[in-house]
Amino acid sequence: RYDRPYSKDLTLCIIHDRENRKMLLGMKQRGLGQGKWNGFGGKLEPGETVLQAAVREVQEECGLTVREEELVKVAHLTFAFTSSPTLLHTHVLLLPTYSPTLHGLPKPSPEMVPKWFREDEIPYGEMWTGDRYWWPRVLGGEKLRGRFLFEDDQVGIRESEIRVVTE
Ligand code: 6OG
Repeated sequence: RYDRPYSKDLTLCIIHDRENRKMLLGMKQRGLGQGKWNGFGGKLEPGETVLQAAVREVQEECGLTVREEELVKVAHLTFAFTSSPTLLHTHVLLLPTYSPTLHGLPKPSPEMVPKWFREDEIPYGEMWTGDRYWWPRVLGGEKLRGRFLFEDDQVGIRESEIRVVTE
């Protein structure tokens, strides 16, 4: 059910201000996930590593400057849609300790309008349907491998599977 002729590698970066118990989300302005809150990321460019792409996308989408060494790989999530030929391999990275002096202040871009949310007020109702299953676990420090089969309406989930990994 997850065999597809094409696949794409994507990044998704979670900016966490652990000390103040806040997370930065962006309201997607266009493309896949438009109208939803999400972390920051996008497709890898040719020749780029996951970490290079993550650093670039965070800068482009919300203006923060993060370093590769600060990012923690926390999940590898595979997203499929019932009748799409493309699997989305999404590499989820966490910046655990945001600081305005180190990383700068978030600013809106054509892709994303950023906003801080308290950890206990994550807007799951306005995010991808799968997020409520893995986001809290990633914030709780677990490393995950998961896959999700979405209906073509991008809301319903036909099946999902999440497991904890050590690497
Ligand atoms: P661009 O097409 O803008 O990259 N993405 C998803 N994020 C979540 N939380 N759930 C999903 O379930 C997702 N599918 C894709 C990966 C798309 C961005 O959206 C993320 C990228 O950061 C299906 O280049």
